[in-house]
Amino acid sequence: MERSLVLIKPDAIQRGLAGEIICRLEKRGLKIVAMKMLQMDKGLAQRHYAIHEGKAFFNDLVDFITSSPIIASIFQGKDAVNVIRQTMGTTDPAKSLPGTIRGDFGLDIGHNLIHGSDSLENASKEITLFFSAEEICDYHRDIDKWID
Ligand code: D4T
Repeated sequence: MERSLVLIKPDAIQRGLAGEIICRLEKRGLKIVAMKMLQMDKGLAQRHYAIHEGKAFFNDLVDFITSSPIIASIFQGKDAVNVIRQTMGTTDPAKSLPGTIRGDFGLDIGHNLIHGSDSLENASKEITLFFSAEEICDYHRDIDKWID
C-alpha cells in the first residue's frame, strides 16, 4: 500500500474548499492516516520546495504557501501517489481537465489548491518533513475489503 503527502494549500483553506478536497480523496477510496493544520514557516517551505530553488517563481511560491494555514495529510491506498496526482489534475489548473480538483476549482498556476507527492521516493521524504512516526495512524478499515 502506498502513502502520499497531501497539502491543502492556503487558497483552498481561504476559499473553504478543504472539506471538498478531503471528500474527493476519501470517496476515491483512499484512507486518511495522518492530518493536521499548521502554518508553514519560510524554512519548511524552502525545504519542501528545495527542488524549485533558483526558479523565477520560487519566492512567490514560498510567500504563497506561508501566507495562511494549510492542512497537511497522508493518504494511503493502492497506487496512492498516481491516483492522487490524477485526482488533483495537472500543475496548471487552466490546463486541468474538468472532474479533477484543479480543473473544477482553479484557474491560476500560483493558486492550485493542493499538493500531492509526485513519486514514491518523494512521498517518503515529504512525509518525514511534515510528520513524526507517532503522528501516523496505522489502522484497519472494514470497508477496505470492498475497495482493494
Ligand atoms: P505541487 O508541488 O505544489 O504539488 O505542484 P506540482 O507537483 O503539480 O508542480 P511543481 O512541483 O512543478 O510546482 C510546484 C508549485 O509551484 C507552482 N508553480 C509551478 C508556479 O507558480 N509557476 C510555475 O511555472 C510552475 C512550474 C505551482 C506548484
